[in-house]
Amino acid sequence: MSDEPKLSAVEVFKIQSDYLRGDIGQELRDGNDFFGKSSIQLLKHHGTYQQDDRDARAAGRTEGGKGKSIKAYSFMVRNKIPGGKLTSDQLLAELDLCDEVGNTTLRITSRQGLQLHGVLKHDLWKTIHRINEVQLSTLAACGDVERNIMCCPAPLDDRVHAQLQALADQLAIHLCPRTRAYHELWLTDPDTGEETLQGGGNGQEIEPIYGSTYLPRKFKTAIGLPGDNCVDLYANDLGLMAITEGGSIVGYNVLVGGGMGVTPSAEKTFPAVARRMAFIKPEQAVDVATAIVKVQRDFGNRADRKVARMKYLIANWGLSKFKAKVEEYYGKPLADPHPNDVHGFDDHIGWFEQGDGRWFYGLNVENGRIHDEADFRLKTALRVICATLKPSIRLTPHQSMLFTDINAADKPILEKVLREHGVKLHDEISTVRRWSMACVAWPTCGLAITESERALPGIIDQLEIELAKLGLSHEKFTLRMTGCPNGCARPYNCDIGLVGKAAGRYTLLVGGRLLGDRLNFIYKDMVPAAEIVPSIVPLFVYFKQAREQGETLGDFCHRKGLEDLLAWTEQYAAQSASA
Ligand code: SRM
Ligand code: SF4
Repeated sequence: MSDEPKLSAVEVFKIQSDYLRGDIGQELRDGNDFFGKSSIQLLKHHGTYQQDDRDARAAGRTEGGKGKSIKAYSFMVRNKIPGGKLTSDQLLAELDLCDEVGNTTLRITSRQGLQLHGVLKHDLWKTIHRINEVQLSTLAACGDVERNIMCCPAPLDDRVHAQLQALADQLAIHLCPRTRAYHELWLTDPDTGEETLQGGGNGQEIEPIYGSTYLPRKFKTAIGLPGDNCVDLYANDLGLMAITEGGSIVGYNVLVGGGMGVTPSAEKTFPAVARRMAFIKPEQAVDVATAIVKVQRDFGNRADRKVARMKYLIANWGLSKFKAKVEEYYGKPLADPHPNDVHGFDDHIGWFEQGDGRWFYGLNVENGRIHDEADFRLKTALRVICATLKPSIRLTPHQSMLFTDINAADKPILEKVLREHGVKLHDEISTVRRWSMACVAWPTCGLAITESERALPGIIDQLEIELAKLGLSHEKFTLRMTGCPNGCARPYNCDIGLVGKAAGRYTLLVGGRLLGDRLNFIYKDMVPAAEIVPSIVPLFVYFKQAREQGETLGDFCHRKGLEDLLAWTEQYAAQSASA
């Protein structure tokens, strides 16, 4: 008997899939409204997830009496958009799709992507095909591969930003799967077999970087700047932090092993911020990134998906052994990191000159959800803006969007369209709302334990009142909420994290910060939803009373530490009770 640990089920599906084909083609036409187990896993690499309506499931359970539930299947379809860069026409096409085949909403993700929800199986081919018709792609938006590469979206007319985006585009192409499966399944007419679109892999059958089993787990890369870490470099498997001199990039600090996901019941799992591994010249970036991906490919855990991300490999080996292995794969030693580190973060919201005589406008989209509801008609406003002003679009890592290349004369027109459709401008939303993010969670996410996107706006309504009472309305801190511990809104490195732990209960974390280079810590666990705001308010009071000059909320909580914060909140509760 072999001593090799047993491969996880997903590994077996990949091996047997003939480069991500499996039975997807047959099952697409089998008349069912769902796919089988293997196809569900393989489809992720094609950018789509089988889901079911959790609201309908819950309602069915109650009505059925005996726990019987009939699932209402649909699909989430995710676009991979390097640096979140797309055109007005592409956004219009996505808006059309969300109305025609989706649930009438479009979602900007926390990695500068776009998601459709609620697509039925019989519309899946048409949806992915149409996305490719407008030169967008879903290939490798999910799955055990390099995911969407994040990059600072500010469209500034300087060499640095152009170089960042160029590297994101180059890496995205280089690390994209090269199987023709995507092309065969989604770009070929299923009835005639005629190839209707080019693209979807470069036609090579063998995957020179991934091999037939791809990576042990998802892999995420971000490219950013020390003075503007809007991409949250430290939360990625691979962070490339540009070091600049005299207005151009002289190299990158290579950060490795960041990742948020954790399973509280499995002690072996943990969130991690990336570690500073090396400094490389710009011309080394693609080859070093490839070497890192290959080390994870060959040594990442393929038996237990809970500990298969690269952060666990680095934790097991230590950073120096990991670096030595990367050097071996790259073929040369790598220099130590440059001393520069993250020291700024910009969400790019509001008006800014681009440097070429034109302007860009950053619009905060609450939790990234583009929709029309009563007087709030963001979706319609976007249609008007894209059809008339035709700006270029950039999606931000904070689930928001930038309209770029706007002429000065068009600035009031853009603002007017937004106002007429009930969309608040940058100076009309509170600081706490602007710096918040929530993951999708219910009703589409199959892993959600609690509400998130649907709950955070109400929590912020309450917080706005409390912060105003304390005179802290303009205090800048990141508030991030997720419906389970997987951490899709990056709640473990922000100032205040709210993480769904059990039905209606959350873990409250504090002490991270905007820069994202430090993990926060658990302040209270299993807090009922209704107690979230009352649990946080004492921290604001303490912060107001005892902060040092210019200290941020996250830095304050970090300096005080858990014991001190708990002692204060106990004393505060006793005082409030006796008052
Ligand atoms: Fe995520 C799984 C949504 C960014 C960590 N994530 C999921 C799934 C696909 C649920 C599932 O596996 O069935 C969610 C689909 C929900 C839905 O209905 O749309 C989902 N993740 C999202 C998005 C849409 C959240 C959002 O509100 O914006 C983000 C899509 C980004 C994109 O365009 O590619 C999203 N997910 C993240 C991030 C943030 C990031 O990458 O910067 C993280 C934390 C960073 C990390 O990867 O460590 C993240 N998602 C996870 C994990 C935990 C991974 C782990 O290592 O343990 C899972 C679960 C898993 O992979 O098993 C997960
Ligand atoms: Fe779903 Fe959990 Fe990710 Fe939220 S954090 S989208 S609940 S997997």
